[in-house]
Amino acid sequence: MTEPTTAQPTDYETIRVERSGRVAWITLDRPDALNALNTQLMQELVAAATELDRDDSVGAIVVTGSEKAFAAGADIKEMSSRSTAQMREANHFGPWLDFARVETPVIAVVSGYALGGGFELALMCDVILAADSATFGFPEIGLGVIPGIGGTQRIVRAIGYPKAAELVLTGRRIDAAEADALGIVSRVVPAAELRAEAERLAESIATKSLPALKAAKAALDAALETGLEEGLALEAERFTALFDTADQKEGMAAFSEKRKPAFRHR
Ligand code: DAK
Repeated sequence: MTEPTTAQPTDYETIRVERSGRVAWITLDRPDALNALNTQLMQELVAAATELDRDDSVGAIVVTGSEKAFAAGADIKEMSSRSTAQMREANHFGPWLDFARVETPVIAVVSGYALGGGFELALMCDVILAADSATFGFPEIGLGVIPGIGGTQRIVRAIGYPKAAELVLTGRRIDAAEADALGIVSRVVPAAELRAEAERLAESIATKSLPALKAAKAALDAALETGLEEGLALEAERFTALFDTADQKEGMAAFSEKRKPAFRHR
């Protein structure tokens, strides 16, 4: 297992950002609150992800938590006494839209609790790698609220209405095996192997051509957000545009020459 090599110079207090080759790791770091997503953590996470997204030396961003918790939801203590007007004023939705707009592939590496906003954060990522210890759920209904950062929309798209409705309306927690069977996660691995498997997965994405990765992500996103014809048009345009990249020439030359491509990410 490779240890992260380069620490990012940042003032972050609720997350840690590290680099290992072309992979950037963002680790949620509020252990006393099981990584509950308070305003500061949300702002730091979104700032870090958008900054990494502008950096062409980053080919994949990993978001992870601790062994016990990916994130136990939005911070209940921070928002419990707020009024509707105060919640509107706080504008918790805008930054999460920015997170979802990140063009670089984002991988959620989930161990332990991914509840409420934590589950929603995982659903905003492109790939979810889960430990067999992971637990997912939307407890919001039991708190007198509903998921508020995309949970109802993304879970329906991920697993269909009936299964999604049961999870949202009951707040029932599910384990990693059920999340896998429902198609919520990309893959489940033994907890002891999570870090090594996450490194392998992130590396296998991050070393591909960055323009192609961003085009692939945009095309995948279009499948969720547009009709088929519009999605097909976007895919065709992004495919075609890649033929002016150095990496497309290199990738296809490498195939003909029976060698590995040396992508320059442009
Ligand atoms: N918020 C604040 N603190 C939390 C927390 C949370 N979500 N989850 C855990 N903690 C804190 C606990 O209060 C405790 O702190 P101390 O009492 O020690 O000071 C510490 O973390 C350890 O937690 P526990 O002692 O409870 O640990 P256990 O192992 O016994 O239980 C648990 C773990 C995950 C089952 C339990 O902590 C739990 O049920 N946590 C709450 C899970 C939950 O209901 N999550 C959903 C939150 S609602 C919005 C968008 C989205 C949302 C909101 C707004 N806008 C756009 C405005 C989303 C809403 C949610 O996510």
